Amino acid sequence: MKVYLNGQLVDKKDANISIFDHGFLYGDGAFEGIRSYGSFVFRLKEHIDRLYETCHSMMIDISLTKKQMEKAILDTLKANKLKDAYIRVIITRGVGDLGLDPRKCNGNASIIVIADKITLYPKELYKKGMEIITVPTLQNGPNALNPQLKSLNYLNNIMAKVEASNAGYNEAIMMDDQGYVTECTGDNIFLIKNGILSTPVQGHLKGITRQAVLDIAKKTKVEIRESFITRHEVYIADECFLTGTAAEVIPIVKVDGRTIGSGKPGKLTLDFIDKFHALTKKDGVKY
Ligand code: PXG
Repeated sequence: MKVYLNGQLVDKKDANISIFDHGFLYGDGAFEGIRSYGSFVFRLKEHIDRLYETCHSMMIDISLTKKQMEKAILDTLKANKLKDAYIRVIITRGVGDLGLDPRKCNGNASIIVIADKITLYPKELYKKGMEIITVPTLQNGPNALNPQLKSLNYLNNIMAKVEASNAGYNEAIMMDDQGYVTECTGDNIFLIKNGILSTPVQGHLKGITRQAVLDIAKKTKVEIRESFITRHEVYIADECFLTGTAAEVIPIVKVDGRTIGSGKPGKLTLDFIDKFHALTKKDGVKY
């Protein structure tokens, strides 16, 4: 496997980062998870834009232009001869000392691109649907670590994931301090009730797969409501599904022991899954 590291494609075994890199010491950095399908990188521009926005907000300078970043990603895919891949782009603050102070870092943000495969949930769950739970760990509010930043600091989500897996589940729904559903640990959440598609209006990462589903809904004239969603509304939904680059679109059939709709993946959900897969075949950058 070849990995892009600071301007060079190197062997995986030589892709080493300093233990003084603040990405390692403090989770001080940003990342993107991107997928390619049949040599098309899905919504690459949107991923690169989000990465640069996160870094802008965190005051990390990326030494590459967006065009050069695109080339680094495509070169990594080509070097690994991968047609269907999961791409991880990582930017860290760079090497500093043992203190938090970002000013002590050398100003050279580390840039890493890894192209590999990923399977988030067992394959059969995409057909029969997944059971998930809500967990006590709250989503960070926008006045703490804003969930819109795709930073390397995922401990909040990992704590929620630990709670889910301790209870025997693959995924957790997180809520804000008011009790409104925000998202899952690595996915956005959607409900369908009486033919209307709803999804949390705030407190979540603005997922690129979430936007793709909203685009499909708009095109197919499914009514959309971005709103405040409580647990009760999740329990009484006709259908529920999660979206994410790694997860793609996965049906949810039970939440906190409550059966959602018929207990089987819903008709509209299955339709969104089909249309999402159709979109991935044409909505991307070719390499
Ligand atoms: N919310 C959160 C908190 C995420 O981390 C999404 C939503 C979906 O966004 P996109 O743009 O991908 O549709 C994500 C992204 C994992 C894993 O191993 C998950 C993500 C990223 C990296 C790893 O579960 N999800």
